[in-house]
Amino acid sequence: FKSRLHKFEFKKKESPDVFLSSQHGMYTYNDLNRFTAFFKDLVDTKTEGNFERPVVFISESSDMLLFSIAACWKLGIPFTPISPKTKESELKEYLNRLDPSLIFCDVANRQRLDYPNVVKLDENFFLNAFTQDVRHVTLPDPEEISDEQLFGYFFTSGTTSKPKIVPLKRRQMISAAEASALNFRPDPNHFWLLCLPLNHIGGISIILRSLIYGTSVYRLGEFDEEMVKEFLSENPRFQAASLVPTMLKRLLDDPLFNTHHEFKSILLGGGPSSENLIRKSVERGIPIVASYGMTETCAQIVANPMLAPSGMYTPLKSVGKPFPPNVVQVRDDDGKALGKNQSGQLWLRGPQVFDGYLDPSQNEGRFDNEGWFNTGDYGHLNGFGQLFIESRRTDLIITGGENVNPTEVEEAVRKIGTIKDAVVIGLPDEEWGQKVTAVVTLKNGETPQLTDVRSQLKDTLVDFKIPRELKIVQEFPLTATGKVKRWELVKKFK
Ligand code: S0N
Ligand code: AMP
Ligand code: MG
Ligand code: MG
Repeated sequence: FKSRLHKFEFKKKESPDVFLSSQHGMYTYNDLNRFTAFFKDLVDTKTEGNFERPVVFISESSDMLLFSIAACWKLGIPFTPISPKTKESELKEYLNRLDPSLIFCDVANRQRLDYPNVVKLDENFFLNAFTQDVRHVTLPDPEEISDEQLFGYFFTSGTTSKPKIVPLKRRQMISAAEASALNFRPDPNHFWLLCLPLNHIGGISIILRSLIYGTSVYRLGEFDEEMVKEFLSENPRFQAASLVPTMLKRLLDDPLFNTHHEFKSILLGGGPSSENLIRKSVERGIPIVASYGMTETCAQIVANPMLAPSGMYTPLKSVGKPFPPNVVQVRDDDGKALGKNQSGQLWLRGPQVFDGYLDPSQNEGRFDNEGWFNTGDYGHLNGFGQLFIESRRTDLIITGGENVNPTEVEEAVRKIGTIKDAVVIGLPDEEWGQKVTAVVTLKNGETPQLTDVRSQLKDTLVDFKIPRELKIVQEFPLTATGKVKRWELVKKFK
């Protein structure tokens, strides 16, 4: 891909007003306006002008998908990205809960849908977008779209029975982008590398920041470490990249990898990073900014300063300070505020924090009377107001930046014939952060092999939820009230 990089440099000079670049093409902000007019016309026709209900995207990352998301922003149409990895039964449930006005689907996923209003995101769609006459379409003035309007609904897994739907408003996203800009100081000539999937807020945020700052995105469909290494080490137009720790680890596995001298920073988020990973980056002079955020906070809400990369001038394990005016408070289990260096539950408040889950029952215990949100994470603040994340209160597993609800995996594992009971835990892992592990008791008879278990789960569970390890025990350690002591299992096997 040397040659591709070369072409890319050349084109960038030709057209400074680039919105998106990828391996497939280069598009300007004018192209986006054109596409948006086409998109508006299409949604208008298909939904009879109903822009209230969300449109849903079920697609692998693509230029078309990215354009469609950007168009939704420009038109004020709420949207929901659903991971193309989603299994059939889940997909049905998601669509029932969302009641979308229209579904956009890539070709690979089209066969799976029996739904009246489906638009195929295929080559024709993109071709039409740039050839159809759209002179009759007028785009809304950005001022006309209220900041109170919904930006979109995003799925996030926790440890409750079903994934939670997080409604995010436009003003919350704008606030998050502005806060990030104060830290990052974007330059309109620069590219932010997008190699995160487009079904999580981390990937979506890169598009939105670009639209708000007028900067450019370079989209890499799938994470490909060889390409990422080359972009970040050789092309001075690349100034930032958002990565999850698993991706950074893959880059660091190459002893020759380093970033070019103008490169600003790798924004690291989506889950805990091991101290080892941060230390390695510091030793190698690779600027990283460790951050803390969640879907509920429109991505990063706490981060280290861009100008003082993690570990070089700030403590190795800190995720930095909250972006003002957002604030963090550490509280004990009774809700009493704790002082510096005391560990407790992390509560957040500020313009980036969402207003509550779509399903009101999921908000129970998560908000207090003053609008503080209980994150479910544990940590402490030091004397400088720098935050340290210690653990999660719930048993949520995060593997490669993807959240896994252990209960869901347990239910699937218990259905396997030879298995009597199962407890699913996350064991620490260099590559994935945590490794999904099934601890099982057996019925009398055969001892199952990991490969059999994995293959039996392929149809019911998304790939990253399938256990990577199998541990067999005689019985589970129980508390006095009969609950499994998960921590003891983690301690035993880690
Ligand atoms: C890490 C990724 C790229 C790994 O996927 P990849 O490369 O496809 O894996 P392979 O090596 O090809 O496959 C090996 C086997 O592993 C399975 N697999 C795939 N993914 C996982 C996984 N996560 N955990 C465990 N196993 C996995 C494959 O199926 C394959 O299986 P077999 O061998 O059976 O075929 C990929 O997982 C990835 O893209 N992860 C990122 C997900 C993400 O976007 N997370 C962020 C979510 N959080 C947020 O958005 C909020 C935080 C945030 O906004 C943020 C996040 C990061 C950076 C910045 C920000 C910000 O604040 O702006
Ligand atoms: P999600 O909404 O899917 O991004 O998940 C958010 C969760 O990821 C948070 O509640 C944390 O548990 C975890 N998380 C995000 N960033 C970090 C971090 N820097 N360190 C530890 N955990 C993190
Ligand atoms: Mg892959
Ligand atoms: Mg996550």
